[in-house]
Amino acid sequence: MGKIALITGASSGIGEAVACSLANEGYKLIITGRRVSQLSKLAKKIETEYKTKVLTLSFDVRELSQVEHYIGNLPPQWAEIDLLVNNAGLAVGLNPIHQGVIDDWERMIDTNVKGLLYVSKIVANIMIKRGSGHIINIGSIAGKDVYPNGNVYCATKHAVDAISRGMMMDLHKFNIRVSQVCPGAVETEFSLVRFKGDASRASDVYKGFQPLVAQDIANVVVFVASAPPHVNVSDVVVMPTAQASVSITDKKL
Ligand code: NDP
Ligand code: 8X3
Repeated sequence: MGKIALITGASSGIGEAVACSLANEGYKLIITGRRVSQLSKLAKKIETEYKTKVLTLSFDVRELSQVEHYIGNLPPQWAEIDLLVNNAGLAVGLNPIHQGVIDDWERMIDTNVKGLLYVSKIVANIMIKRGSGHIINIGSIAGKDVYPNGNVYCATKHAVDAISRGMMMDLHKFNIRVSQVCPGAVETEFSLVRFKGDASRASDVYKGFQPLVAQDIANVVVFVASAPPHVNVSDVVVMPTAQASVSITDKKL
C-alpha cells in the first residue's frame, strides 16, 4: 500500500481508467497530460472516491525540457516511483504514405516514441537507485501488425514494441520489470483525435461491433502490475472478441 504510480496521458481514455483502477488498488498517483482542467477534475474525483493522494502535472511529453522540469524535479514525497504507465499517445490522420501530412507524422513520432523515451529515461534512473520498479508501456496491435494507411502510427507502435523488449534487456538486472499491454480497438477519444475532431468519422470506427472500453485495458494493467514480484507479465495483446487482427473486424452493419 502507498506505492506511487506515474501515469502519462491520464486526462482521458485508457490513462484515466488506469488511474482510477490503480487508485482503487491503493496507489498514490502522479497523473499527467496537457489538459489541465481534465486532470484537475480527475484528481478531485480520485481523491474523493478512493481517498488517495494525487499529484497533477500538466506538460507535453514531446518537450524534453518540460519532461525534465516536471519528472526530473518531483517533490521528495513523490519521487520514489514504483510503477510507470507509459500511456500518452495518439494517431493523427489515416493517409497513404504519399499523401501523408508531415506535421501528423511528427506529432505521432514525437509523442509515441520520443515522449515515451524522455519519460522512461528519467524514471528508469529513479527505479535503478531504488533497486526496484515496474514500467508498463501501452503498445498496440498496430505494433504487431500493419494496416493500409496506418503506416506511421504502426511504425511508432512497432517502435514501442522494440523499445519495450530492449528496456527489459537493459533493466531486468536492476530488478525492474518491463511489460507491454497491446490493445485492439478501444472506444476512447483516440479516433476523434485521429480524425481531428470529426465525430461522425470517429464514431463510424466503432459501429457494428462491440469494441473494448478503457476499463477493459485498465483491468489488464492492474493484473500485470499486481503479479508477484518474481513474475513479469511481459507482453499482453487484448482484443475485442469481434476483432481478429488490425484489419479483420466482424462488423454487422
Ligand atoms: P485518448 O485520446 O483518449 O487518450 C490519449 C491520452 O494521451 C490523453 O490523456 C492525452 O492527454 C495524452 N497525450 C496525447 N498527446 C500528448 C502529449 N503530447 N503530451 C502529453 N500527453 C499527451 O486515447 P486512448 O486512451 O485510446 O490512448 C491511450 C494510449 O493507448 C495511446 O498510446 C494509444 O496509442 C494506445 N492505444 C489505443 C487504442 C485504441 O483503440 N483506443 C488501441 C491501442 C493502443 P492530453 O490531450 O491532455 O495531452
Ligand atoms: C490503436 C488500434 O487498430 O486503430 O492502436 O491502430 S488501431
